[in-house]
Amino acid sequence: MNYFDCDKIQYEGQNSKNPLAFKHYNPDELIDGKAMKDHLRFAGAYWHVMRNDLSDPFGAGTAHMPWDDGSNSVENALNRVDVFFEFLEKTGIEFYCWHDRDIAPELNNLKESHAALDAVVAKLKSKQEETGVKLLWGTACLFSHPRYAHGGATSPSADVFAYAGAQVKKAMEATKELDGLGYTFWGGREGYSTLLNTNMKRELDHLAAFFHMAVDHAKKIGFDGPFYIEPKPREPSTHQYDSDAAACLNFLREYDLTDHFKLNIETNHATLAGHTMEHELTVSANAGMLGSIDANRGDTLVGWDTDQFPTDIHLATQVMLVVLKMGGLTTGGLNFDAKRRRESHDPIDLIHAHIGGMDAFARGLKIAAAIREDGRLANFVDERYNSFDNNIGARIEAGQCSFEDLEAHAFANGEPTLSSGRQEMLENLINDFLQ
Ligand code: XLS
Ligand code: NI
Ligand code: NI
Repeated sequence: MNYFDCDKIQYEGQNSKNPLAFKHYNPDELIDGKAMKDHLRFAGAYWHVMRNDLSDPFGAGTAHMPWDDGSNSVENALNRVDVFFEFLEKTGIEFYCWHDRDIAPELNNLKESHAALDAVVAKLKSKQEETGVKLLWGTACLFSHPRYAHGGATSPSADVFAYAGAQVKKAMEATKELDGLGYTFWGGREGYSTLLNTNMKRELDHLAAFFHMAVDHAKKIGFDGPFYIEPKPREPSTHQYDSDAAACLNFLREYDLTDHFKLNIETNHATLAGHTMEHELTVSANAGMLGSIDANRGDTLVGWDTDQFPTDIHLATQVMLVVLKMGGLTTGGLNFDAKRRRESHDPIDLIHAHIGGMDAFARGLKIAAAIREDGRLANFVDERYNSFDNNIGARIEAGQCSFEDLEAHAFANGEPTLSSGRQEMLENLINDFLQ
């Protein structure tokens, strides 16, 4: 099959002028003793690569998809699998992610939809075996169909809640069948638009009950990968229950779910929440809960989830600094939850787009490793806190101080002297590595 007009993309090095080559991503090159591909664990998003026709709220899709007959048939879905694997083979991407409804059609009733999913999963399984590609995570789409207008697990209708549970049960089983490494919950409709009609407490209790059922079902079917929650503050709901990493962690702790869940952090969702990506990653990593990453970027001029390809080297460096610091991704990876602009309508644009994201992250990885090796940044931060290394500071950290002790110290010590935070110097230091 040859829908993408290129051979397998090769690493040609920085001086190459070939747009269909990697300039930095050299899969087997060792960085800190580990192959680049094992640090980065890139994944292709089935929904963007195969199903995103590049429509927007103002106009129809523009993408050329010569393989797609436009029907909602199982046959069309099976054909797409071959095209997707051609794409993975050519880009050298070794993981992928899906929603149940991306890979297989929703048909007249749940039983038929389940059967359609089974048919496509069987084909995906044989393609995985043939190529060695792995499923990074699966998920159920609980947001597109009109039945989920009020939410899935937070719908005021118990019938919808049950339907959502049946769909997730099946999607988990499909993930298990494909040896998926994780399973994601993004709560697209799990939120509300007005409190006038919403019992927030009841909805959150229901969401927790839903997740506990997922945990129980995972045990039943022997699925041992983590569940991920993917925070996003708004769009489509006005108020999303999973609005940012801190809100998700609080929810998981409140409902005793932290043993089974981690977070999947997406760049554009972080910025929509009014945070930087590195903030969201650090909040998650500090809690030991950073599981996986949806790699994309937003547009500083546009206030919604533009899901652009992550070509910003500074941003990729910040991401990889956090990932390296926490010792690397284990079950997770860097999933390109990113779409082309609607003007980029050719199949080959999918290849260009992923080359750009992969090269940017390869550079981010190399730069982050160099910054860590250099040590000045980490040393600066360590020294900034060195008053906590001994004396009163060490006793505070050891939980040995009372307010009386602090008062005695403050009386004896007088007015504290402060050191500069040197933000500009540190920004310059990072820039020195970004050549
Ligand atoms: C949407 C989300 C979605 C999840 C999977 O904004 O990013 O694509 O990653 O449901
Ligand atoms: Ni995402
Ligand atoms: Ni998104």
